[in-house]
Amino acid sequence: MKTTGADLLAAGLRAHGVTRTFGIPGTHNLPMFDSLGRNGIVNITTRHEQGAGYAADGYARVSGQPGVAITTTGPAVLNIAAAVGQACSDSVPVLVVSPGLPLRHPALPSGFLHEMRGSQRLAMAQVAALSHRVSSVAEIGVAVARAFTHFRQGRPGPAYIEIPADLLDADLFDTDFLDAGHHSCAPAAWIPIAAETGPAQPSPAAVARAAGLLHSAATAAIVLGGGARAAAAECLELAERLGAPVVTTANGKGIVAETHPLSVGVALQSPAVQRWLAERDVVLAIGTELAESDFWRPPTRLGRTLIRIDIDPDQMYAADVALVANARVGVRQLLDQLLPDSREEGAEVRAEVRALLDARDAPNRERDSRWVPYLRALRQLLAANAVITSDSAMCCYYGALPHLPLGPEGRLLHPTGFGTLGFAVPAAIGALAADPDRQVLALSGDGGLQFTIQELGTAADLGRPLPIVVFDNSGYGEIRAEMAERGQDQRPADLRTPDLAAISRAYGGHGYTAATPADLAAAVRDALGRPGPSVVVIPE
Ligand SMILES: Cc1ncc(C[n+]2csc(CCOP(=O)(O)OP(=O)(O)O)c2C)c(N)n1
Ligand SMILES: [Mg+2]
Repeated sequence: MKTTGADLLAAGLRAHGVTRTFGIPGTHNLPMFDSLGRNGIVNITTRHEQGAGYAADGYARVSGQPGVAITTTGPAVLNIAAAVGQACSDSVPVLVVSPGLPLRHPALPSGFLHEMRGSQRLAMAQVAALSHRVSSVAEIGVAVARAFTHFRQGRPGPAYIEIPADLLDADLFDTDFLDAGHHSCAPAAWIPIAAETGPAQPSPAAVARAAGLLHSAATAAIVLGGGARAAAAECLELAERLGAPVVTTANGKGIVAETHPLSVGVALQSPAVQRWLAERDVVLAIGTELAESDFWRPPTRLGRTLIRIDIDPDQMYAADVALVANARVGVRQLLDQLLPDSREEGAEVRAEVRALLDARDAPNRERDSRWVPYLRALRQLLAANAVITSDSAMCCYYGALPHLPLGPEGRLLHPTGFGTLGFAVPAAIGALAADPDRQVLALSGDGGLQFTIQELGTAADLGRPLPIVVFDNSGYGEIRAEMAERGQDQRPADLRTPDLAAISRAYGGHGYTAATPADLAAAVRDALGRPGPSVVVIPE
């Protein structure tokens, strides 16, 4: 019986637990669709490859398993590149697999269908953490296992595998192919499986030093990024034992419940909170880059002494004490070394946290009053474990990030860092695919929604309730504000906004307009009971 390259891809994905993919069929990837389908891997067909990429990202963030996207060659690969860049800056395990030009393709451009001037692999290497073009049928299984090894060790990030189109239908045992030098780099028909490696252990000396510093610090604070998510219980215990306030980045949102008396919430972007952090004796930063996109300005020094726990040694350049470990192992080892009665969280610290929250919010109270009542209405009606997907819109980064409190059971999936637009709806589709029992709601601006509005069709196919709340200011509002600040013509940021509710209905979904928070609550409650997408427009 013939075992093709496409069969090896499907077998390799199955062996690593993949049950679904997001993608679009095209002439060159049809053998993939055939083999994946025959191996029981279900594809969700999106309306654009960028949508497939964001859906794979949302799927990975919610399921904790890599999200897989399948595209065809050339333009399809470039279409998904923005989503791969986003997954890279948010450390999300996304695997993109596409065909490439055939092995026997001439080196000079020949006008082959979907041919790119340069290498697809190199194009994707600019945005992915790992990018590889296989050169034999047997190497396909190896490439898949390598990608999953990468996902399971170290800092997660997206991987890209290019499979020359002629290998997809080629037989693993085809002697012509083998004779031409395309022999295997692995035993025939072997599907290697990525090993489950034990977590990296931090240096005991660094753990002891960090514990000593935290123990003797008069003032300490904890900063949590997305890398701390798997250590939510440990981080809470550490904060309570130290009596230390907890500040998070966007990706760290809710790891310690934002209603906890020690939580300052998503606050690393606040200048007042940055100044306060700078003056702590010790700051412990866990699973965060401490990047410009976390500070919303060039990063400043945190604490007189900065301790970092991170799986990625490349993050340690500014640390006084570096624990290279996953957050769970690092925090657990710190807890083991701290005296059990280290500190009590007292009334004084609670008052300090309240003052910090006020200092974070006071300068923007007027601006944020636009979104806060609506977000309050959403908080009241959504389940604690709801998934909210977010976009590069003001209602998300000024609104939901600071003003929609979450606990560790909830999620807000925000496109940080790369700061793409059009993330919310396809990421919500991925979240729905990952967990059919969880409420999912997308939050977007009118501009961002129109980047991937065609995915309303994919949401309709899925047939699960998906409220999409859109703050419609007929334009790229943030950019309009920046243009105004610079004193320049703002018209390039104006948009003719179509009837978004009608577009949702045209795709087989539903549409609402909400002029008040009460209208929004009624519409979202309704939408959560109806299959398919429901666009709820809040006009400005
Ligand atoms: C792919 C991409 N293109 C352009 C931008 C620049 N940009 C940042 S915010 C923004 C406006 C988004 O408009 P909308 O979604 O309506 O949100 P609003 O700013 O109005 O709240 C733009 C164009 C971007 N972040 N990403
Ligand atoms: Mg807008």
